[in-house]
Amino acid sequence: MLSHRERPVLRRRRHRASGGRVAPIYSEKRVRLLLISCRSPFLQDDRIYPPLGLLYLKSAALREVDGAQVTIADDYDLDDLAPLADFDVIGVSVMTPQRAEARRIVRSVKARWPDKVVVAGGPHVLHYTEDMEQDPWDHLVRGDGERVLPRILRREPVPRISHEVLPAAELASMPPPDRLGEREFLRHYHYRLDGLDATTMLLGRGCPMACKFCEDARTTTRWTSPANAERELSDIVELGYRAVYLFDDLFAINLRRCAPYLRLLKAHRLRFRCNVHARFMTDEFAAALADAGCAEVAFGAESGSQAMLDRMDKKTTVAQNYACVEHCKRHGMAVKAFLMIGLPGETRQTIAETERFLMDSGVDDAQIAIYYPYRGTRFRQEMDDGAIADLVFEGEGLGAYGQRDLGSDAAVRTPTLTSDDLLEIRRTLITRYRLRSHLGPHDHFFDMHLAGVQEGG
Ligand code: B12
Ligand code: SF4
Repeated sequence: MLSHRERPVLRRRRHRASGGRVAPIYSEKRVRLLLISCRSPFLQDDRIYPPLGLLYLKSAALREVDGAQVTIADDYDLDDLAPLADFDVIGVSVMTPQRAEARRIVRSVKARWPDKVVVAGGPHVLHYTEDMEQDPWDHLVRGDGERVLPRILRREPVPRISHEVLPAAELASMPPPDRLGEREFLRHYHYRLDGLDATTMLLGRGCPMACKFCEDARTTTRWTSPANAERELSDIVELGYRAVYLFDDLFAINLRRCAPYLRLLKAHRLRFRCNVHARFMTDEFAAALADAGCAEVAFGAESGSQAMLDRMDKKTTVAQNYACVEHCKRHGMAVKAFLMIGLPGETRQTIAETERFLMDSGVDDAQIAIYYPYRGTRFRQEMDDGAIADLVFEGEGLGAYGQRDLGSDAAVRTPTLTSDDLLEIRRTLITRYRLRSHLGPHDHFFDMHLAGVQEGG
């Protein structure tokens, strides 16, 4: 919870226009913003990777709004709202499995302070806007929030629902996340990579690929500037981290584009991990990553079945997936594969092919998820249009497709595989191949775990 020391003093006055109701006043000079990273009570540990989006928003607010005071919180108690009293604007970042928690926050805050400005943003807002509209949010910010949030803080007219995708040039010059100003906050997060204290960063946003299950498909890559990357890396080193996970959807897409960033990573002597793509991986690319300090790569192999890869429009071949592992391992990097089961077209035969990939490819680890049809993806659109006959979506549920260890949630079934079959197959693969992502200690990968709860409230 926010400590009382952190609570700024809220100034209030009688607001004539509101008929004498008590309304918060804030001006550009003293707006107080609280940015909340929703807790995810169903995860075993939601304090591995810091909420980068909120760190970016804080920097943008500080740069764009004179006198703004910004606090980021990842802990709060809805039974004791007193620490929230002093903020003029409350911003909440929401992923789909956090939607019930976000609803609890906005309803609690609005019930107590109807005039407080409460704003939601994040991937859930982008793709589930109609659902979010039902709750008393003052603003639903879809897409990048760096420009809209300062406008809200300055009390400029902003529609209830906004949508912005910052042009690449503008994004490149946005201030980097305020890590140095959030030293204490960052200490809550305990990601380790290659045995070293690590944190996360982004060198770009978006992905030009077209995978039918992915929300970020066809968004083109917008890179940060090398100058910003240099500043971020210096901050990261100054904070004592010795490794970094590049969270870009797809960093290793083009060696020429990556080269300046690889030079910076090497100069800062940081070990790193990044996401790669089998279609673009070559021996030369793998050598360049390893030379720059890459300890580990992850890639969406997705399936061992060519028919499945084609169906999801992955634009890779099974042979490329095997070659990707080979290139990266030849240069000494550990390789982790993201695999999914339960997509349209899945059968026991296609899963057997995925198991063969696990057995034969030489991957060091894999994360196995059960497919979840998120809105904003082409598969989900086809499902909603009734164009997919071989997959049944059982309902929104928690909104997660599979987690770190044996716990999971299956929201789909195929004509030949029930949800329980998919859960059982996943469990079997994890235990048979002793997949560290799911069974290992917490310094590995997507360290999170679904305790088996369904959406509440
Ligand atoms: C890091 C990450 C995680 C981390 C989260 C760590 C953290 N604290 O941030 C972990 C590993 C825990 C995680 C888990 C999951 N993730 Co994830 N994750 C990502 C990833 C790779 C990067 C997120 C990020 O930092 N983005 C960069 C920042 C700058 O963008 P941003 O956070 O969206 O913030 C910007 C805007 O959205 C907006 N904004 C955000 N919040 C707010 C708030 C306000 C007030 C305003 C005004 C604006 C605003 O402004 C920000 C700056 O422009 C994204 C993919 C991606 N490239 O975004 C997937 C992604 C967000 N995850 C996704 C999914 C599916 C999941 C899981 C559900 C997977 C699962 N296993 O079930 C879980 C859910 C966990 C949960 N808590 O509920 C989906 C989103 C699905 C959805 N509809 O919510 C994404 C988009 C991946 C994808 N392509 O499908 N994830
Ligand atoms: S799954 Fe990966 S490669 Fe495919 S569109 Fe999404 S981010 Fe890009």
